[in-house]
Amino acid sequence: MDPIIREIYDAILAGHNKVVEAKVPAALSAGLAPQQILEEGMIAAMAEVGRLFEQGEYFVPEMLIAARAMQAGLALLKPSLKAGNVLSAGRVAIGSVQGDLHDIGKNLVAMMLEGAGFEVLDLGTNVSPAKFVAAVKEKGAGIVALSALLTTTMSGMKTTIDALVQAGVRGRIKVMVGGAPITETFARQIGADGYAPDASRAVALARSLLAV
Ligand code: B1M
Repeated sequence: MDPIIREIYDAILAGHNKVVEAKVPAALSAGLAPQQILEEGMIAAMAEVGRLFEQGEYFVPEMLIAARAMQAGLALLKPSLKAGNVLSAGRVAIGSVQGDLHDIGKNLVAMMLEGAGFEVLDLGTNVSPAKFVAAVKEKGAGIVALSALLTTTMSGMKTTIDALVQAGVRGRIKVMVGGAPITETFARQIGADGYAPDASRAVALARSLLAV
């Protein structure tokens, strides 16, 4: 691993925001690709945080400070991840489903969609089905993008799709889903239009959903 990327990885694990804030610009100045910094330094660190949590070595506070350090790094990486498209490729309402407070992956997907020229309405975390419905009815979202990180909140995706059907708007929009516990099979079972395993494939999926 590149030494600066290693420092970013270690700083996220330790929750050292200031080090992350110093090292991300340093990595960019050294010519490292934003995607490499993101994947090898930042996403890999969060995966390790998850492993340590599972093993009982990290607890919620450690996860939280690591997440804050990751968010600090993402904010600095954001301009470099954006491709600078100016035309809107479509309007996407994105959120973490009801009961789910995880937002790092959702923010990353939102960032990449923005970078690809989509107009993104970020509804945040713990988003009720009614809020997604309102984003379609009142803000004209053409894609509803649902994120869930917990096996216990995955069902919120189906509840949201049901609410879109109930509201009579399901036929004119596309629904895409993603998040660590989500699979292609699950997406099909709940009647979503597509599933993406990561942020860059979420962009390709959003494009393909609007192309048909
Ligand atoms: Co939580 N947490 N957490 N957590 N947390 C997990 C998810 C867990 C797997 C950890 C573990 O046990 N190994 C576990 C879930 C187990 C399960 O459900 N089977 C877990 C748990 C149990 C919990 C709590 C219940 C802990 C507790 O309180 N006892 C609690 C629940 C809170 C709630 O939501 N109601 C909780 C809380 C938290 C924190 C608040 C402390 C913090 C979140 C902070 C934040 O997000 N602002 C946190 C964190 C940081 C994690 C881990 C360590 C990291 C998540 C992350 O940010 N990953 C996580 C372990 C892990 O994932 N290995 C864990 C990095 C991110 C870039 O990846 O979010 O997967 P990810 O996003 C990817 C893809 O999934 C995809 O693209 C992204 C980028 O490539 N993607 C999409 C995501 N959304 C998409 C949408 C799309 C398409 C692709 O289209 C719409």
